[in-house]
Amino acid sequence: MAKKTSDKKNALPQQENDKTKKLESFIADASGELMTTNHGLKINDDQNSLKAGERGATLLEDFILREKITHFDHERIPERIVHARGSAAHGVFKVYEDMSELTRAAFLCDPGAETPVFVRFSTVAGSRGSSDLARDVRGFAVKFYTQEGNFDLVGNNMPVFFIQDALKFPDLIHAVKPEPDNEMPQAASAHDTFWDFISQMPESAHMVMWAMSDRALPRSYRMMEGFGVHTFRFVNAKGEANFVKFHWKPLLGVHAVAWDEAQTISGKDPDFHRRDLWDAIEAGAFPEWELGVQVVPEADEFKFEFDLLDPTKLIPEELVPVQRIGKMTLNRNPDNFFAETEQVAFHVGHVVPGIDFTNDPLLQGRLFSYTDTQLIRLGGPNFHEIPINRPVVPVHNNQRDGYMRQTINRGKTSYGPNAIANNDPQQVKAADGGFTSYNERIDARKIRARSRSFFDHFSQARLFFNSQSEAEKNHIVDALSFELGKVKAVEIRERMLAVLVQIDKKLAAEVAFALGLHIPKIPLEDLNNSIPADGDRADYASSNPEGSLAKSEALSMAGTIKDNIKTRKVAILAADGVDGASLSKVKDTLIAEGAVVHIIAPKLGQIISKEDQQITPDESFLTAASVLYDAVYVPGGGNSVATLEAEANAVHFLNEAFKHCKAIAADEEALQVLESTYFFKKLPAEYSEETVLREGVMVGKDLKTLTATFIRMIAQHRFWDRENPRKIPA
Ligand code: HDE
Repeated sequence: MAKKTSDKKNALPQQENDKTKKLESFIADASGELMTTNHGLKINDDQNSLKAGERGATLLEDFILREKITHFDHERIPERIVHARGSAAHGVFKVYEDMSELTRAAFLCDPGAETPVFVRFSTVAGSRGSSDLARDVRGFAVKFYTQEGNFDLVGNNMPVFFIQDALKFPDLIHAVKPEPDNEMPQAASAHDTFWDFISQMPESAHMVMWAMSDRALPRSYRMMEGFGVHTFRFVNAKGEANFVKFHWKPLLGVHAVAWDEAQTISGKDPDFHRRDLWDAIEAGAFPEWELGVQVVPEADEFKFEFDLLDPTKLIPEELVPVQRIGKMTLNRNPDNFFAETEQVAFHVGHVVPGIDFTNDPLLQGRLFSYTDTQLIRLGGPNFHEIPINRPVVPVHNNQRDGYMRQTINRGKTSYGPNAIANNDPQQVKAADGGFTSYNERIDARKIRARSRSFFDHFSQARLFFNSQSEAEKNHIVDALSFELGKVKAVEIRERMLAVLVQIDKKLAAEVAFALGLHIPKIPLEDLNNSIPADGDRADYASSNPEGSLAKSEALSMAGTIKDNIKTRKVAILAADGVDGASLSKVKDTLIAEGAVVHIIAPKLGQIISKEDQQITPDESFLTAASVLYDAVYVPGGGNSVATLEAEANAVHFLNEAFKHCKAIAADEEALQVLESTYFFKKLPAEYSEETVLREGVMVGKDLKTLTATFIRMIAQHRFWDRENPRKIPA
């Protein structure tokens, strides 16, 4: 892969691919250039407007002022109605093996091909400027610039959705967005309208479990799974189809932060996820995901306890394993947020030959929505000409004109058939790569209805809950207690308890306890209020079968990858007099393992080590906070230790890191600092080189052994057992 040295300060060489090379021709770089108007006129004075005398009125004639202000006045476009807050990166995708038995999609058939991608991660409910750390679903939208045109896999970090029919999407979003009278709360589902809606739509029960779980609080975009959600189709060159579910599996594992931590991060660094993605790519720690597929032969369509067309259901990995078929690497940050991240237009209908849709009624509605939304958001029908949206292959058709047309179409004809221009552009035979829709047989009446096969609203919600670890279950209880606790209308809280009791009695009882309520007895058939005017309640009643699978390991984050500390952020607390050797030895070892290490001191500037060396801290206690790190180390050095022990911010840093169940290590000499914390447990009279004081908290005499244990602890990510017996909720 060709590399170019980026002009960005301190940046590593930025990776290039076919798409980024094509973007080059649109890039403007002002370094060393002269200032002009938009029409190329060189500007002599960009400081003063043209006036009638030094103290006189500004003249209408001042076209330079007018151009600049007018452009400024028009700088904003509507934000996305959903997924407004997002961050993106460029990268590449490579398939491992030829998948042509399953699909004719060329980019999945050639292991030698490197397909450029642009990926945008997002939250759903918040505005463009909202915090990254909202409890929310995350968008995971991937644009593959293939040699057969763009394929967009517009997914989420959860494998199911709240609703089964696109007609309910505007209702769902109106319910979750800030309430219309006072526009509160921002980027939060913890309010009456959301739960009012949800409590009457039992089909949302499964997704609600995911949204209330730690999946809604990712540690990083780089540590999230992605899912295409709907069942799609793979079609091979012979026209044979299989159902397929798409997955993204992050190679760093799936990790979360604690809810208390998320709320603090929202204040300390609302750009936490954006910064994390940007910094990792700038540092050359390129995030990677494997693309996985679950393939179901058409003959097995009705083999499952759920309907493959129902987007509130997943296919448990125990029933159909996820086959990992390729790898995506994000290796380049965008040059310009607006031009790329904001203007990128995804569409679930952007497919290539070999990938097709199913009749999932949510997917069908999405096929309409995405182009429609770009027309208003990007201002007209030519948004496909915006550089980031252009395919890497040529575009020719008879579509013309419209606002902001960039292409200069030569010739007399913009219609077909035409004899004047040889009937160009020519249609393409299927065998030569022309797209043909899958030839699905449909024999039906036109009817507004929902299939009874969609009415099991609870068994997979329960499967998800039962598959969680103890800590994860507790977090779901806490999340529901928090969210419903913010709901003012008691009837809504009660109705929601009646939904929860269908999922799990203990779960409902614990939430009811937190809310100080009894669980009302609402019969199962009365829970669903999403029924048409003439609908018979019985026809729309939820069902709640047991489900034959008790647990699915893949649904819990507990068993995720925990064998490395790559890109984990570790804070080293230090002050004047720090033991420089202790500090650098641990720091260097952590960095060698791929961690990011910051030295945090009482103030910025220099600290002087006990060996009289100057050390430059990265942050001070004012600018840093424990919630922005994964682990903490306190080196020795008498004066440093004395300063930190007396420094309330340092002790708070450790206390908070403990509360959020993070790994903490201290040099034996720094024991005093640990002793000032609330979590310190007395050292045994005889202690060894590396003594674990409590889960994930250690003190050590020998730096080598200490560091080795510390690294294993950081790799664990969190010590959720510290919450037991739920005295210190993280
Ligand atoms: Fe979207 N969704 N959506 N959605 N969606 C949009 O398109 C919509 C759904 C998803 O980073 C919008 O360009 C409808 C499921 C992502 O730019 C809009 C329905 C899933 C993104 C829209 C759904 C998604 C969007 C807003 C129900 C996961 C951000 C701006 C029928 C599989 C893409 C835009 C980006 C964005 C409509 C449901 C994922 C309005 C009508 C299910 C990741 O078109």
